[in-house]
Amino acid sequence: GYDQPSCDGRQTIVHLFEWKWADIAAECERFLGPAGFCGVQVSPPMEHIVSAGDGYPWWQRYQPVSYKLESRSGNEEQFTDMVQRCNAVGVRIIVDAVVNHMTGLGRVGPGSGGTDFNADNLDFPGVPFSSMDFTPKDQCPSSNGMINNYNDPNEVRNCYLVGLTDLYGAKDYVREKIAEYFNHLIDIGVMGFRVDAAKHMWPGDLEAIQGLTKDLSTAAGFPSGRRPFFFHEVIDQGGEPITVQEYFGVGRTTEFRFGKKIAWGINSFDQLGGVYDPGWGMAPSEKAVVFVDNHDNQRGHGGAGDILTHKQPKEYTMGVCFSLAHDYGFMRIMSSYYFDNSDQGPPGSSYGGTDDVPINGDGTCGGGWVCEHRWNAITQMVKFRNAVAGTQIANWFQEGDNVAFSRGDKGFFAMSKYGSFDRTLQTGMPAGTYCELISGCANQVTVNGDGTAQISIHNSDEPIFAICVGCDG
Ligand code: LM2
Ligand code: CA
Repeated sequence: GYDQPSCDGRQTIVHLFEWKWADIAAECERFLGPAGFCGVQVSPPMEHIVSAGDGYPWWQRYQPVSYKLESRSGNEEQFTDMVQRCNAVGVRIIVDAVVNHMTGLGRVGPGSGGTDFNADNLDFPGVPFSSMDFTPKDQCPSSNGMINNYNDPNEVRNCYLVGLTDLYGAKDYVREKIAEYFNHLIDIGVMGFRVDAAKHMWPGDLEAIQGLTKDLSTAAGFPSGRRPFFFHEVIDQGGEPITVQEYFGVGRTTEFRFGKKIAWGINSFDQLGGVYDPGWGMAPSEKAVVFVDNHDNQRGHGGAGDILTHKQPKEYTMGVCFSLAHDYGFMRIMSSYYFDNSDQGPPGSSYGGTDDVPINGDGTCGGGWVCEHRWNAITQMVKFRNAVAGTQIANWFQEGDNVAFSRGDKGFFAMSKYGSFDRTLQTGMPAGTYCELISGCANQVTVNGDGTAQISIHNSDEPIFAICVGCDG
């Protein structure tokens, strides 16, 4: 089905936001493969607007000009090389698919691949799309053609989102062109798609497009008959008529309420027990993609709210590690660059390009890249999540600013807000000596015959403890 990733049971993807294809290829080989990552969500690979007047912002890439693979991250040859090299080390590529719309009104060519276009004329010859391929005005109930009222699903799906020219997904030709783009990427060897602005598309249109897509490429190493993985960006915080539930037939959905609840829970540990709240309409585990923050809400776009980001390193580390230890959803880690204002593009934006990602001697990133996925505790918890896959939370313990739980009989996790904890707890694990992952095995832990163990945390930056069966570093 569309909700199953194909990466041999690995449990975590990372969004390498705005990275160039050549850097992602290198990162797959030198880091993500060995660390057990399932895949990488890459920035939109299609041709996009180039806006010097806006300082070459990151959101250029959410305004498609054509489906040529010519973007700020590189060209088709570089994209193909990345996919092949990542596939070779078991790391799969998930494409951020911007198919609800083309560019904003008022934009003109050339795009990042040199293709001409004129948005006000609804003329995108690089695809080609013309005025007949955009949602007819009589389908949009708002007076100015824009989305103003999120309480009307017709308006949310048929009007222009912040002035972006809205593709008419009901039309066969539009569906075929989008499917052609997806099939081109599948042929190259990608594993799946994150569908941008899916809330603004009709689930039936998505289903029709998916029906035109191929199975994953056997030449790229996928088993025959395997469908692409799809997850849909549906910002559902409750309180609007469009819900994540409408999209369960076409794959997984982003679960934005999880990140909010993680932020609340790190603030107040007694709320950590309820990070998955079905009563709040949250997607069930097998339909949810979960994340602590994303590229939108970390900078106040896309309905932000209470969200932890890399700007609070200790709280963020706790939030991501707790999420990785938890049994809810399919997990995505954010990997960012530093920014001062919410439009700022990646390092290199001063000249309209994108800089390389340099790796420091200690394994951190330089050059303005944050690389949360390389933070020690986060990297180690990715291994934990793989080791405990398929088990459920048990032996829940929470007292004040300390929390702990086991994952079946495969692993045990503990976290202490102020980095000081000593307690004997039931781990649910087989007797033995285990390597404590966050310390990189500097600490060894003995689980007694009755499953109890002495749990100690003395670390104020990474106040986390994790042991798992088969984890030795
Ligand atoms: C999304 N969800 O459905 C993302 O949450 C949202 O962040 C994306 O907008 C949106 N889809 C479209 O893919 C981003 C960014 C916007 C930006 C758009 C288009 O958050 O700020 O809008 O991409 O690049 C920009 C300007 C906006 C302007 C628009 C059209 O910020 O002021 O509207 O372009 O020219 C007049
Ligand atoms: Ca739409």
